[in-house]
Amino acid sequence: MDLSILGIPMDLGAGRRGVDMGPSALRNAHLAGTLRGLGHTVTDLGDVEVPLPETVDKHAEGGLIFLDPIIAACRSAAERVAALPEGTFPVTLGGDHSVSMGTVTGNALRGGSPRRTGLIWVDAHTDYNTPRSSPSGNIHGMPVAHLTGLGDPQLSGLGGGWHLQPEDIVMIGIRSVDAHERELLRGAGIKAYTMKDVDQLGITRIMDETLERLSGTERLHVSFDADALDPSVAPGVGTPVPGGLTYREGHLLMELLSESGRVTSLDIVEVNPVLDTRNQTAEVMVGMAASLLGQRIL
Ligand code: HAR
Ligand code: MN
Ligand code: MN
Ligand code: MN
Repeated sequence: MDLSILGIPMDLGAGRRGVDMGPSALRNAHLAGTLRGLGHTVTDLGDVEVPLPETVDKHAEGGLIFLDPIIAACRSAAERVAALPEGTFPVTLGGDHSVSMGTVTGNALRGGSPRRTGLIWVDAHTDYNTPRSSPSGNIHGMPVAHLTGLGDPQLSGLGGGWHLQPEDIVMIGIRSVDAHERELLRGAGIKAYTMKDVDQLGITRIMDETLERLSGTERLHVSFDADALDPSVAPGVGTPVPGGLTYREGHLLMELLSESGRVTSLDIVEVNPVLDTRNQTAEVMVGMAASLLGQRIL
């Protein structure tokens, strides 16, 4: 396959500094070389330009911290991704999870007109806050709500009127949801597998159900937040939550998606090298990408 790597070194949406270094850490963990070793043609497109928090105004418009520069960065990311040839598989590197408003939009619009796109959101968090429900004002807790058309009109308008359908979204690994966010999710039509579901059903059954549920979508995007993994596996994240996916559960999830042959794009987000130990989290996430892109044990 032709793979294109694009970094979005942004930490404006997170409460803690450092995820802007995620793209560097992932490159340093041999992302491109690992994927080439699997037989892919890999082009690194470099990074989208994102301002440093120290150079922009932090004032929160309507409870949204760093709104204007985040809109600009997400718009750039969406344009870069949307301009890629249809046969290309984009691997986009965060950055905090607000980058996915840009990457998912760009992937859905690639090829000129919007395609029905499924979203697999692997995360400890549902990231379904709106500006009103958010307890923090941090935009990385809000990307899914905006992708479905809720919240701030500029952020939800990145796709020029295109939105994800809630029934085309599946979340896996969930174990931290805010009170008002939970109320919004109830009845939204999004399928969310919590860690309790992972414990009870196992990853195999969850991935069977997920692929069945998303069988009508033309494109399938995986957005993998490193904090979905247990903090013992992925310590370099800004908002660690105990009780996450094991190393093998993460790999099995990606291996089963790989076998399905249905995934068309991937985000790796929320890797924070400042909080990491010897780049362990970036290395683990490169391994997850490799499992999605064809690496097999035998
Ligand atoms: N729910 C919290 C908030 O909205 C924190 C969620 C954001 N953390 C992430 N995203 N890493 O998945 O502020
Ligand atoms: Mn997230
Ligand atoms: Mn998260
Ligand atoms: Mn809209």
